[in-house]
Formats: sequence, C-alpha cells, structure tokens
Amino acid sequence: MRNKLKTFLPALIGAMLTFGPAMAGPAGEVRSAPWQMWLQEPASPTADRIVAFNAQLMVIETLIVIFVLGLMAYIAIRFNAKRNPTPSKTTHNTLLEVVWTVVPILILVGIAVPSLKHLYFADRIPEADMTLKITGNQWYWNYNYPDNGDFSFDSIIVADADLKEGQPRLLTVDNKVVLPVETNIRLLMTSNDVIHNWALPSLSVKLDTMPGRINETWTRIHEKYVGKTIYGMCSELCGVNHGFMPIAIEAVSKEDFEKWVKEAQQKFASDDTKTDDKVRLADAGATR
Ligand SMILES: [Cu+2]
Repeated sequence: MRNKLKTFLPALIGAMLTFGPAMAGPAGEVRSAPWQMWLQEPASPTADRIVAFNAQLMVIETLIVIFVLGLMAYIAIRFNAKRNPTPSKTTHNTLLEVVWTVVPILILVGIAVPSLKHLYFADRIPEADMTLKITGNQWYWNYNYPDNGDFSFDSIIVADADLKEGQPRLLTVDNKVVLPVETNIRLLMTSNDVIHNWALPSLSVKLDTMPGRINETWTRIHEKYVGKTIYGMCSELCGVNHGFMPIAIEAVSKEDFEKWVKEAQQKFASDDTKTDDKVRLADAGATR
C-alpha cells in the first residue's frame, strides 16, 4: 500500500502541476484537449481573472479540506472509546461557538468580495471599438458587423463527410467569425426562434440569445492569439440539432481585420444565402 502511494502521489501531484501545458488544445486552436484537466487557456481579460480566481479558490478549499480532515482524524484517534472511556459531559463553549460561526462567515465574505468584483468586470461594457451582433437560429449562427459596413453572414457546421484534414469534428464551420485582437468588442446577442447560448470557455463569454430582446456583453482577445481559432458552442438546449451549431472565432491582427472586412463586404454583399442549403446542412447534423 505504502509503495503504491509512493508512486501514485508524486504522479498525481506532477499531473496537477503540469496542467498548464495540458490546458492548450492542438496548435493554432483554442479548445479542450482530450483528457484535459482544469479550465481552457484564458484568451481575454475576463477569462484571465476567472482562471486566477479559480486557482485562489483551490488554495482556500484545499486548506479547509486539510483542516477538517485533520480535525476528524484527531477526534477519531484521541477520543475513541478505547483511549477515552469516560467522555466529557461538556455541552457549551461560548468562545468556540462564536469562533466556528464567525470564521466561516469571514471566509465566505473573503470569497464573495473578489467574486462580485469579477462579476462586475465581466458585466460592464467598456468603451467599445467595434460591435458584433450575434443572432441564434435553429441551428446555425448569423453574424452582423454594424460598424464595418453592416454586412452579415451565416456560420454553419461542416458535415462530417465534408471535413478536411485537421478540421475538428462538430466544431468546424463554413464561415468563421473573424475578430481583431486587442480590441474592445461589444457583443450583442439575440435570437430568431428559441433561446440559444453563445458560449466560448476561453473568453469566459456565455450568454443566452433571447428571441425578442438583445443581451449585451463584451470581450477582448489577447494579442498572442493572432492566427488562432477559438472554439465554442451553443450551450442552451435549443432543439434537435443543438449539438451541431458550433462557434469558431478566427483571431487576426487589426491590419488583417481591415483587409478581411473589405473582402467580406464584397463576399457577403448580397444576402443570397440559400435557406435550402442551411436546412440541408442542419439536417445532415441531426441524422448523424
Ligand atoms: Cu442553439
């Protein structure tokens, strides 16, 4: 037993310490890796805060678990019937009772204060450099760039049969959302039919898209994600093809974004996206 523990414990601690590199998806992509522990790598200021806060909470939790476990072990060993045949009849200890009420309250307040700070940081909309409007549909996304010529396009899953080498299954789309790095992006979300949810773990963005109203949040992609694709998916059960409406963001430099905008304005000038095609593709997802 002891020998097993001797090999198992260092392996476990080693695995926990190396979560950093394990957080990264395949090169050029930001998504979960197989057998990944911990959160996805943070690609926005909000995500940075949440990952750091998660690490702080782990320290607090670990200390609490060690303390309670130690206390229980001490009680079981020191005060069992054999070692302590005549138990004490003490029932109240005012000081102890005040301490075990006040200390947990202080711990909770210590967690709540930074937690609310992060919540407000994620919720506030800073001065935006551009806006992306996201519309959920059964079962694909529509993206609109109101500040860049007001063009729109649909982003639809690529069916398994059409995947090219290296394209991840269930995450690849025909038209990626192209966004510039180091830019405050206002995200406006709504829906055409039912409630969807535009969720990207590495940006810490996860917001419902509601028919008939507009929800608002923001993001800012870090510089080092230039050239990478950031993946997410619809996270609100929205019907039979809920699992087949992925989100793929291509992060580009500001200059490349300007170039892409010019091309996209031409490419998506006429909204001749064929509804039949969408339905066919969406059905291809459902029948897999
Ligand atoms: Cu959906």
